[in-house]
Amino acid sequence: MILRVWSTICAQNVYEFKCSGPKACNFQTTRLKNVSHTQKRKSKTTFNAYSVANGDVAVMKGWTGKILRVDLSREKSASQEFDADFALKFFGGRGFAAKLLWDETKRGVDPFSPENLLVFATGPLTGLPLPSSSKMVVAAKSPLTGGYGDGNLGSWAAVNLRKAGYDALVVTGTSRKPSYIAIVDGNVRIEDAKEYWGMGSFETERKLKEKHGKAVGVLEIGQGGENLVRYATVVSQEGRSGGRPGMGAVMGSKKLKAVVVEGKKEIPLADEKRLKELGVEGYQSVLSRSNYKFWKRQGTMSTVEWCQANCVLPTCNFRENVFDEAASISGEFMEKLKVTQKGCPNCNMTCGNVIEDIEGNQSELDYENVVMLGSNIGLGDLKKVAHLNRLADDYGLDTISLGNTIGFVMEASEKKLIKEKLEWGNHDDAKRLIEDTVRGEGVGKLAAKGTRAAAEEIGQGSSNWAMNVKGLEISAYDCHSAPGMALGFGTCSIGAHHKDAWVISWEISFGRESYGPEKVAKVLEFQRIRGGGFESLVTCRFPWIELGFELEWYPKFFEAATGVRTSVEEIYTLGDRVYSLIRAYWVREYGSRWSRTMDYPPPRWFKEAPSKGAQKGVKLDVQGYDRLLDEYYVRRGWDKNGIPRQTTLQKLGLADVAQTVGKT
Ligand code: PTT
Ligand code: SF4
Repeated sequence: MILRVWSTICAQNVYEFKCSGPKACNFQTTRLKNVSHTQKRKSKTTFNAYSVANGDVAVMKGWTGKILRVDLSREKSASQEFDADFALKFFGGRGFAAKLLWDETKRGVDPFSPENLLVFATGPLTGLPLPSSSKMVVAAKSPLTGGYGDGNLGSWAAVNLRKAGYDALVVTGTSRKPSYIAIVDGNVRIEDAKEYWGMGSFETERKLKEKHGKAVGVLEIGQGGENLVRYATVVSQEGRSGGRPGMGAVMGSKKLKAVVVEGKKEIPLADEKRLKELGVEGYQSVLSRSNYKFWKRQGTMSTVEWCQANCVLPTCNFRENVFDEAASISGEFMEKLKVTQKGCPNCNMTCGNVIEDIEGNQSELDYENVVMLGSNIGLGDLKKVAHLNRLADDYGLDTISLGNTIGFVMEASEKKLIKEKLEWGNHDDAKRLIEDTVRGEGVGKLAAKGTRAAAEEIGQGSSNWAMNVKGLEISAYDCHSAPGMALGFGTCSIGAHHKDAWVISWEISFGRESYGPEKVAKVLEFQRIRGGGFESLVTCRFPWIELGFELEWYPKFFEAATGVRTSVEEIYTLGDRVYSLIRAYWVREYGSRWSRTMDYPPPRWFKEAPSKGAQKGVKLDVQGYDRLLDEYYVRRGWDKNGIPRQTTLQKLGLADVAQTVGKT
């Protein structure tokens, strides 16, 4: 249904939509079906009370208001318009993706079936001339975890999607042959991708740009996605990679090699002049930060030294948390090898540090990549690590899950649980395993499934050191002696990722030993702003978390773009809504298999202490962790098993979800 004018009278929670008429659309959602030409609706919910700047009525701006739907099975596309209620409740990105997956995937859908949705969603700040604003969320039901999965990458494709007139692209169905979606010259076409199938991500993007011109944005998969490696990612611009829980594999299952987007339109803005002023001020403010210069030199890489100093550096499959060769994979060492710097569009913080690998090829390094393919597999040679990292980018494999899986296989080999011989720190062994993983050969067949499934297959207690939560491998922070960060991993919306609650830096300065409620409060605060706010406004969180760019900028950006006034507090509420919706999705998918143990970190952190460093002998305390979890559930309004209560869902404006999931 087309929304032309909307108004919000917050005091009574009355929403008025004036629509231009019913729309013929193949992709009906509940919302579309329910809206009539002019509809007044009383809402009893208490979700964010938005007020519209400059009066009660505003033309909807900031969003393009359209989702592009492509059904690969039927070879059809359609543009679907969404309404203000959807936009204001979910903003964009993760919020949109979670709602679409909830509404449109049937319980128990096979992630590799045509019925799974592959969502590429931007937000109201994406593509605008604002600091670090070229991000997009890619989401689907995950083949690695069986729950909600997403990732966030910066790309011209995100900017161009908005400038092509869409806030999101939703792909359903499965193509009969390899294909790619081309959104060019004002048309949407499904093109033959036979000549690109089997190519790595770098070559695919280069060839597609040769064909469609340099200005297009391209999202593609490598051979990892084609061959359904369960942690295959979507890649762009030779080094932007997103969708850790196998979004690239979902793309491969749909035989979709790439998406090519050209964008030439203006993004509709409520107050263009104000937005431009804020953009100039914002970029200047980023530049003026005291740690800006150091950030440009090292980006995330300085975290190696910090983690080593604080005994949280994953080493040999998280067995230890200090690495003897840390200095040779550190940020300082990287600076000596650095040849150039790369980054996402619209960003003046460009944080991708590029060095040459052992074969003389360029490889873009980040902290996570270097540690998971370095210390976590016992490898202390940065050029060799860079080589493995480049392979991961080209094949389109998530470096975090890959590094965990290599570490797991090396440990299984050491313990003689598998017949293959792989040694800690052996680059050739790691490289061979990566290639076997992509081809699905030998032990690579096991590795392609991730650590949870691999441990289930080889048994013999290996689940104790299969380092994942809900099937998603842990990112690069050891938590033997960091209970707050362990809770962040345990309760993260997609499985063990640091992206939502990276509390470890705060935790170590606050007091790592504590299992007190302040840890829960910090995890919640971060999940709300990082997991909800940044993922749904869809903008990079680095200006804020790394340089101290104040959160108060974002409501101002939002208002200039959309004309809708909001606040940091309301963005927190959005985060709560998105988190409870995603939790409901997990519970719906797992059914009777769901229990609070799904929110536990891996047993290794409780059972085996590291043998060296200042935190030698320290491990997590089970009772302490349970106390944290209880407190977390209470504060979230979830029951003792981590299932959202009906009252919580209703309060968050998710009454429809409460009917399916939710204990009173
Ligand atoms: C992200 C995860 C991370 S988090 C890293 S390094 W990091 C790894 N990067 C990989 C890579 O590179 N190649 C590869 N083949 N696999 C990789 N897996 C890992 O993926 C990324 C930056 C980074 S670098 C981080 S923290 C921040 N993440 C953000 C986020 O999640 N949300 C947000 N609003 N802003 C963010 N800003 C920062 O973006 P996933 P990118 Mg990535 C080469 O995708 O699935 O979210 O996992 O997108 O454009 O490369 O930027 O120390
Ligand atoms: Fe991309 Fe880094 Fe800039 Fe964020 S800070 S937008 S990850 S280049």
